[in-house]
Amino acid sequence: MAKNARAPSGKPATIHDQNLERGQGGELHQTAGAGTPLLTTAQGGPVADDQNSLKIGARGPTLMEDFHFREKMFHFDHERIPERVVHARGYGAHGFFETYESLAQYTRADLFQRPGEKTPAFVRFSTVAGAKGSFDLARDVRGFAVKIYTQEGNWDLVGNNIPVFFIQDAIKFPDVIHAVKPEPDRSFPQAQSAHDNFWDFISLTPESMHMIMWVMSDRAIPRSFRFMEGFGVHTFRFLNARDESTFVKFIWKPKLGLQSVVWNEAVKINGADPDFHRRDLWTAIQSGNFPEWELCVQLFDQAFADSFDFDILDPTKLIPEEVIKPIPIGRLVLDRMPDNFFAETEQVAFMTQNVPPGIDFSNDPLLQGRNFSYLDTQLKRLGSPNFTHIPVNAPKCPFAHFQQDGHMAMRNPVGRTNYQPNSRGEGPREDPVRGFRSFREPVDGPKVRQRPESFADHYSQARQFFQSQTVHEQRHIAMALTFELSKVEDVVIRERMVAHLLNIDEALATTVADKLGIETLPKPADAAVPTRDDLPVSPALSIILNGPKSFAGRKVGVLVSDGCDAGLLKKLRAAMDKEGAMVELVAPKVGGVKAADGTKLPADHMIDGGPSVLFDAVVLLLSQEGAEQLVGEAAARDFVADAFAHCKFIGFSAGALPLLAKAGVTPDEEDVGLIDLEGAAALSRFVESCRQLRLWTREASVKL
Ligand code: HDE
Repeated sequence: MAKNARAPSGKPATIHDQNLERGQGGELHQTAGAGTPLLTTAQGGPVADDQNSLKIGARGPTLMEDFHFREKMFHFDHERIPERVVHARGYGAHGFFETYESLAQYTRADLFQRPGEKTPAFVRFSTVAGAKGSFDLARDVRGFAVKIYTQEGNWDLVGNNIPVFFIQDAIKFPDVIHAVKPEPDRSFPQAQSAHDNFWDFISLTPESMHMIMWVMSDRAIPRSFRFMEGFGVHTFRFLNARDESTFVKFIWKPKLGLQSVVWNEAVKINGADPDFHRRDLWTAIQSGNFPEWELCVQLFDQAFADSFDFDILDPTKLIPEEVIKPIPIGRLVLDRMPDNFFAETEQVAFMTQNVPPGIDFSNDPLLQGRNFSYLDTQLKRLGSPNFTHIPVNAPKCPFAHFQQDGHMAMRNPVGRTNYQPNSRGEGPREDPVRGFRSFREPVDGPKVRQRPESFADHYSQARQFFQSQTVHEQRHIAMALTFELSKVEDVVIRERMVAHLLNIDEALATTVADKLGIETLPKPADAAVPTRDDLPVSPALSIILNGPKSFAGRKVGVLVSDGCDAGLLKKLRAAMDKEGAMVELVAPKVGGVKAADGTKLPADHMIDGGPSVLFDAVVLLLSQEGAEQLVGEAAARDFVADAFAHCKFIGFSAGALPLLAKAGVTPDEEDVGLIDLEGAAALSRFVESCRQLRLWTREASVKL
């Protein structure tokens, strides 16, 4: 294949060393010179002029004969492929999976046999509802799709950051997705569930209530892909060399702990940086801070499955970690961004049916349906059954089969024999020992369209989830429900949702009803089976209780002005560096400021471009004069007021007091989140405080 002719990125050239020549109409022509390759057509023909199409006379009509123009435009016109029907917006990275110990006892999957073995992987994170160009901080489920290129074929664990799902049977998937996507007549709202169609469907689908608790929780507005859990959702099977089965649920646990943002912040991040999650992953990987997750498994046998409170085939239920402790079996590290977004992240094709020998499906009716959908969707999107020829989708182990031809066939077999069995001793053959075998589960019964009775409890785990949250998280769920339902125009739908909430938690239902202005509470929704109130709380379900131990991987925004204390900034940088956190400077001008000692400090953002919602904690490093100037700027006042309202830790120099005051923030003893950085131990107190991420006790007073 021709070498990519794109100029190598290196030192940015100046206008003077670009080989520029002026044409007759004043346009600039950039001609090939020493070290720059010749521009050609896709057929390899050298191009003389890429600035002007071929015309009759300089002012005349364009000629059909201009094959260069036509080829260039033809290719441009066909640059797009259909976006994913769900999970359209996503971002991927390469890395590896490393096995801790041999799992031979449970599975014969090759990647789990040898301790320390590393297997290449590609991961794509995504939102579900929004279009490809939508914003990152939508209130939505996040996709967490992992492709591991094992020695026995690709294993795709196509999961989400939430361990349960909206529906119990794949046949309802088109309905739930139609309902959440923009309404078909008006084509809005984009990337939002806050509209009538979604809540109409949900309020008529009691099985979705557990998922709704998760989607209304902070899980749906993660701070970063790096701080999310991932879940395989369904129950799968491990099969060992003797074909003995162990049920397994997969969970990815982020090394840096869990973290989310608050809704008011999410809304503002979407305006300030719609690519917030992309930029975060890109920056972390490019700066060598490789994000990492542990793969954990919950293992259980048929006896546990038979005795568990719920059906292990029901994807709207989870097994609490306190009931079956997840065991770490390996780690996933993301250490390389794709060279080209389209080639890799856009064209990567995940498929639930990609499992290596030793991993098998359960009869979860959602998983069974997915196994059909993912192959079908790839043909639509990638346009050819040869999508496995695309490098990101190709296995990295030896492979051989008799599939041939088709659109864009890139790998073409040679020789005469393209079938088997054959008598020439040519081509690959099957192997009953090494090959994939399904678990020999005996199945017998009438053909029916019927939901099992064991799937009928729709509220007990929803209640368990809600009750396992801290008070702050419970408040967020109530506010999210209120916000979403306030955007629903049909009052009947709002009331129908409150009727469901009454089965989950009465206080939650009455708070939401009150905030929506519903004066008379509806009757609780009819529950198919009585809701249980004996399920113990599960601390593993809370984000706040599972936060990080350090401030590593987080970012501090420092608002600086002329005359600020460069020495203090240096100490802050050193302390944050030691913690593994990043520091960015925000200044009135992006050119930077001059510190009191004359040092020039270049900024990362001008104040309008660097609002405090982009940071996990902020510092106001201002001279008195600098603060007095910033008092008049709305963006500077918002910087402080938002950081305070979003319960962030705020460090400040004495000079910053006028700006704090103007933003309505007065340091007092009660609020330990406002930290004067002048004292001897103040800086280390600030860093220690930041490890808590947010001062949630402030929340009640700021009324988020
Ligand atoms: Fe998907 N899903 N899904 N899904 N899903 C797709 O496949 C589907 C479900 C998930 O980054 C599609 O390649 C059905 C659960 C992720 O490329 C499509 C059902 C979970 C991604 C599809 C589900 C997921 C997809 C669209 C109900 C979590 C993005 C494009 C039975 C366990 C993968 C594509 C990526 C993508 C179908 C439910 C996760 C249409 C029919 C449950 C992370 O095939």
